[in-house]
Order: sequence, then C-alpha cells, then structure tokens
Amino acid sequence: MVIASVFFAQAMVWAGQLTLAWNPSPSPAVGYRLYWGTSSGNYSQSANAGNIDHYTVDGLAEGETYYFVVTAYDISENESDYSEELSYAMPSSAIVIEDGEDATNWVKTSGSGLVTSIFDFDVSESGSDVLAFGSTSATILSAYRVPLSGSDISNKNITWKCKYLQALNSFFVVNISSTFGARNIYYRPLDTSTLGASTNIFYGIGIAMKDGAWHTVLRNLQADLKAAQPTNNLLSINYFYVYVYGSGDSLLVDDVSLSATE
Ligand SMILES: [Ca+2]
Repeated sequence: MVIASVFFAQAMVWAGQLTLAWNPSPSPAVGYRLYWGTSSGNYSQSANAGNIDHYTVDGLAEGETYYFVVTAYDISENESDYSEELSYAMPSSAIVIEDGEDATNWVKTSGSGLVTSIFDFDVSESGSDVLAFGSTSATILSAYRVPLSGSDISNKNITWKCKYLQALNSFFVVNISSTFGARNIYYRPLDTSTLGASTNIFYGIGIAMKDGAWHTVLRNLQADLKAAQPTNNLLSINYFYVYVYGSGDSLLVDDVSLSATE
C-alpha cells in the first residue's frame, strides 16, 4: 500500500536549527521520515521522526540553502512517495564590509579629499586600523562609497563605528533599492529625523556623535525604511556612503558590517 504524500506546514529557524512540520497523512501512517540535502532532488541525509508531525534538524550551515521532503510509512513499512520539496535558505552570519585595514574598497564620488587607513589606539582594546576620511575644508563636502550586499538582503542590520575628529556635520547614507525605487537613508549627527515618502529619508543619530569619542551605530534598514514608508519594502542593499566635511582627517570609520535582524 502506498500512503499519500504529506506536506510541510511550517519552518522555524534558530541558530543552525530548523524545525519542520507537516500535515498528517490522510491514510493510516505509523511514522514519518524526513530527508534533506543541499541540492534540489538529492537528499543526502534523513531522520526517522516517528509518529509525530514535526522534526528539528540541527547543525545547518549559515548561508546555505537546504531542500527537504518528507514521507509517511505504514505498519508494514511501506513508504509513501516524497512530498513536495521545500527549500529554505539559512540566514547568513554577519558580513564584514570594511575592517579598515586598507582603503582600497572605497570610491570617491564627489569632492577632492582623501581616504586613508591609519592606526587608532582607541577603537578597540588593542587598537586597530581604521579609515580616515577627509575633504578640503569645513564647507566642502566629499563623498565616498563602498558596495554592500546588493540583492542578498538576508542581513538587514547595518553596523559601523565612527569617531568625529572635527565637530562638523559629516554624515552617512545607505543607498537601497525598494519596491518604490531607489532610496537614500541618511544618518546625520542631529537630534531630529525627517521621514516621509520621498527618495531621501533622514534619520538623526544624535549630536552627541560629534563628541570626539568612538560610537557604534546599529540600524535595521528594513525597519528604517518602513518607519518612513510603511508599504515600501527593501529589495537590495547597494552602497554605504560617507559624506565628510573638513580638511585632513575629519572622520574615522571602522567595522562596517551587515548582520541578521534577530
Ligand atoms: Ca579595524
């Protein structure tokens, strides 16, 4: 006797574990077997779930896509055909965009300043190389950018460290693509935000940013987009821009990374 196929009901993910559940077989079954692997239609691993409707798979790799099917078996150990396949992309761990070891990833998009890599004692307990951004005066703006993750939006949090060496209104911009087109999310050292439906969305990250100490900024890009434009959705995470005023080394930046939002 062949038992009807079963289907996945839900997937929950936590720290390399994925719990899969399925609807019960419409014909009498005494157990279920789960199969999975990293290519579609090719299941290198399996587990007997027994007579319950879910199973938790351990040890799944971050950033890897897995394919699952389930079967039911009866008391005579007749096994059904595979269910429909379910795929699941495990979230990626943090992506380091910039560690400050050199400035080669950066493109200057306007102005006439310089970006260099220098050693900074205070950025961490042992010190680290950081990026030093500059322009040519307190009123001339230079802009630099580095590419982010593009169409991979599994990591929606962006983090960076910054230290204002000159108390000027240098700022940061994340360029994204959204359902409604390109958007620039500004993060400025101000105490006010100016949100709205337009292309440019302005967040204040506080005038305290300019106190000459290192600060870590953490932003959820999807949340920041939706707070301004509730029906809009993030489609790609394109560029991180540093817009800097001041001559010489004006603003230090280190440890730009993307991470999951859990
Ligand atoms: Ca560094």
